[in-house]
Amino acid sequence: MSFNIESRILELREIINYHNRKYYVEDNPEIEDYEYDRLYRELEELEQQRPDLVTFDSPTQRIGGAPLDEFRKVTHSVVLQSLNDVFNDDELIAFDKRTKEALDDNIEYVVERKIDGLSVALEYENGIFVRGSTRGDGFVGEDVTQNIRTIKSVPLRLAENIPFLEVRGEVFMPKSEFKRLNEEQELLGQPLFANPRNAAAGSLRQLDSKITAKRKLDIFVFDILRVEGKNFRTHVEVLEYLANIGFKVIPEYKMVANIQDALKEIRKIGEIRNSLPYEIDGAVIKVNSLYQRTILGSTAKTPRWAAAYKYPAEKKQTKIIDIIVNVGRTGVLTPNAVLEPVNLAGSTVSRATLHNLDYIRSKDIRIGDTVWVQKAGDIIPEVVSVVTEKRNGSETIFNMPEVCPACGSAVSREEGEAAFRCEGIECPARMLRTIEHFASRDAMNIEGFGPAIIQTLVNHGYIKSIPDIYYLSEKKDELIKIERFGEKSVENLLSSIEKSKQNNIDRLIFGFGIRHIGKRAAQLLCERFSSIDEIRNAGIDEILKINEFGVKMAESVAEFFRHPQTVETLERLAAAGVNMKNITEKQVNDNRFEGLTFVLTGTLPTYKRNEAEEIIKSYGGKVSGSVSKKTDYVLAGEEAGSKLDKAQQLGVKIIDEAEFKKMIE
Ligand code: 0OX
Repeated sequence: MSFNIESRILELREIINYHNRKYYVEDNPEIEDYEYDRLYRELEELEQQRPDLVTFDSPTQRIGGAPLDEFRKVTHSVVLQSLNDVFNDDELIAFDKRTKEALDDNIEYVVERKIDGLSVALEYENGIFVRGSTRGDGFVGEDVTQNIRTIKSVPLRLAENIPFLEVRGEVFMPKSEFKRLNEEQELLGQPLFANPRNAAAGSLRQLDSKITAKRKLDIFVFDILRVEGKNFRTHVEVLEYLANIGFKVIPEYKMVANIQDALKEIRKIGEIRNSLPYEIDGAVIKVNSLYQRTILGSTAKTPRWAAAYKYPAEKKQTKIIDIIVNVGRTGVLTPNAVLEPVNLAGSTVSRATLHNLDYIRSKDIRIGDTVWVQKAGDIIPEVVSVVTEKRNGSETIFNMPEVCPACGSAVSREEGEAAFRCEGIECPARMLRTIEHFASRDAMNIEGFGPAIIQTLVNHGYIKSIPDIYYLSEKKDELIKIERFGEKSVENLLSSIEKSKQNNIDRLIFGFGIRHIGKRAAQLLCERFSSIDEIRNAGIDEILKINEFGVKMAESVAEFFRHPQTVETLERLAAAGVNMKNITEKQVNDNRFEGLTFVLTGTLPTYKRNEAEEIIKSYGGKVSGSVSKKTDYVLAGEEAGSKLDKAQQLGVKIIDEAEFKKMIE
């Protein structure tokens, strides 16, 4: 029987790998999704029965492993070079001339699309994917193996058992996925990504690979960095081989016999670039012969046998009908131009960002101006310059509003800062962020009150301000009726809210999200003053007596507590029974960790990281982010990363949670 399971597991893996390749690499599926799911589930079930047979390269093992503490550094054994840019035909012809002079021979070129993502190196041992790393500065990158494994078009096992192979490719986020992700970010009140490249980079650098897995990243491979047991004569041979063994190779590359044909090909790519499902930021031209490449060689960082042709950003003229101001979730006011619609880089543009008032003034942009707008890689178009010849005197100068367009609160601008901000704690534009921060673990720590729930409550109009949280219990019957809420979950939520009323005021202060006041500053305020009322009544001088406080911080606190919306907020919170006094019992001289520095790494069995940190600090100890000779203890949990290695090297004492618990008994 066990022999049968074993052979069925092997068979299923082969079948699934085959269909994976058909679906994700070749974009040419042969079976229906449900059929694929059935095979996958069968493999999962068999592997559950025989965990001893689960291998690293099984298709079921793409996602997994605990979140990392940090990424290990990877020193690349072959430098991941960058490309010299050329910006027009003349510069490309000059590149060709230099190349011909050095070679004195016929040259074939290959023209590729230049994918706008981030370069990675993938290593395979005996045909099995063992490591993936980012390019970094070309010499040293970061080990993102766990995250690369989640990319379905990355083969975990190659179709050939080649002893060693390292390839280079570009990880990218398709435009459709970028749109979906930003819609989701918006819904969750998270900052938006400016473009697919940033989104891809942010997703590949997640310490928790489960998050990466949810973002549908993709890859195109275009180079061999290192190989054992193979020889190639040309780049085209390399690309064909890579495709044959299962990689998703850069598509539609063209071999051409001279620079004029290369230019034609580059122009063709330029024409279709907006209709591609992913972003490209140019075309790459490479000498095809690998022998000729060795003769041409490289400069410090770039090969002489290749160049990147950058297309000019598409620019159009249009008119600014109006300038309106948006309030972002952090309270920053951003001026936006309302434009006469124009077609730009494949879409109709009727808004463009003007960034901030300094930008508007430096370019002397006025309402009614005819301007150049461009999309330079970024999805959000911007106004680049004014066509002053087209002015007729009717243009008007724009000024920032003195009050927030969303809530009417005063707007402030700090010295040396470009941004104007709304200071209203109840500003609806800021509400989602405000509430999320207020409820977060380091602030009021309201369990189960996550972004999705907050969003729903805001959408249904139950939360318009922080204090509304503490009046939700009056609406219990209505809340239960909201889709996906249910009696039990509402009860749990209300009880976490109730519990949070007893928090000490440092959590409350931090939860208000006062500018320049982080967790530590909130604790210091709480140590100095005995109640929220005392802080409210304190003058700036009084606050400045706190050693670690600077003028900016003290002013920010004073201004916050003066604000009419704050006064109302505090009154309603107090009326709901939220604690407004400093209730920490002064430690009865238990400073058992005084003078000791701890470093935390990995996941502890019971304590969350911030809980362990709080305990250490409450006993007078320090917590540091990195291990050095000065570290006294490394408190290590599961999946501890390089900090553990470093501690071992330096002979720093390593303890687990059980030992830590004994120390605080
Ligand atoms: C891309 C891309 C990047 C090989 C040696 C220097 C650059 N973003 O699509 N790089 C390269 O080539 C390397 N090719 C590409 N297609």
